[in-house]
Amino acid sequence: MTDLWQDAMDHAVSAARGAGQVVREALLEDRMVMVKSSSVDLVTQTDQKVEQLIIQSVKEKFPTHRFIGEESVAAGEPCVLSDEPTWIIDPIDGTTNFVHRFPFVAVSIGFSVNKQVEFGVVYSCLEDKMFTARRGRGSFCNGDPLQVSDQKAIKQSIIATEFGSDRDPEVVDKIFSSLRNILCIPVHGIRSAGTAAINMCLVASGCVEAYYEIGMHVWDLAAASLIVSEAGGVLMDVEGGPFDLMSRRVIAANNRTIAERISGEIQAYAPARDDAA
Ligand code: LIP
Repeated sequence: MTDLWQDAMDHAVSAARGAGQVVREALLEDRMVMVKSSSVDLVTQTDQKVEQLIIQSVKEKFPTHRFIGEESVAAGEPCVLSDEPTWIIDPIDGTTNFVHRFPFVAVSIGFSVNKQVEFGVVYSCLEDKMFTARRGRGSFCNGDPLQVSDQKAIKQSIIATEFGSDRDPEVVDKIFSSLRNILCIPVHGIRSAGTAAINMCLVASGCVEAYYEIGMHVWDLAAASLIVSEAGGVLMDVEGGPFDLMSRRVIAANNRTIAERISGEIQAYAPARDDAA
């Protein structure tokens, strides 16, 4: 059978590697920080430059493909997941980390067709770890196969989550209530890498049993969602229903039992969807 998307995936890997080099070089210089939706939702010229570099290189090779890019959407482009081949790009996942030189920063490139992710590439550029997955063909880190943890007991698990950039006290109360419930199960620990994509790659690698968050976006999730499922993990909505890429809510876990237990402890809320008009 013709391998329709291998060429695109090879291009994504090389674009992510090139983008990572730009990010590493930018870390050596002063970074001009701007804000987006709030004073804690940060963006830099490097986010914008890297996204344009990736989109330009893809357009030259695949002129009919579509894009959802974090910084293009911030600049007013529509955020539409159609059936067409679509590149879903976060040029720097972990922008706050990047600004502070906290050493977890990823370039995330997902690719969907018929609203289904066909491949995902997450390049953790300071660790030089290239996470990749093709639908039906497994997940890899620097070419080595990934497998989620086989831990069945949540009490012997580490759970990753994030605090996001919403500082509405009601939302913050819900975040802390969920965190308290999960911590007091009790679990072995809670961790935050500061990037959704790397948190999910940690689930795929078996280093943490689960990651949950409400408020991140499709560009944070698309590539890593396939990396988790191809490593044997499960994806679920925070209220236990099916995972919806545009809903800004996710539980990514090593197995369904742990995912369902976490969903029972989360104080759910629904931020505006990524595809809200
Ligand atoms: C960030 C995520 C982080 C999440 C933030 C934000 P950015 O992405 O990866 O985990 O908590 O809300 O979405 O803005 O660095 O690309």
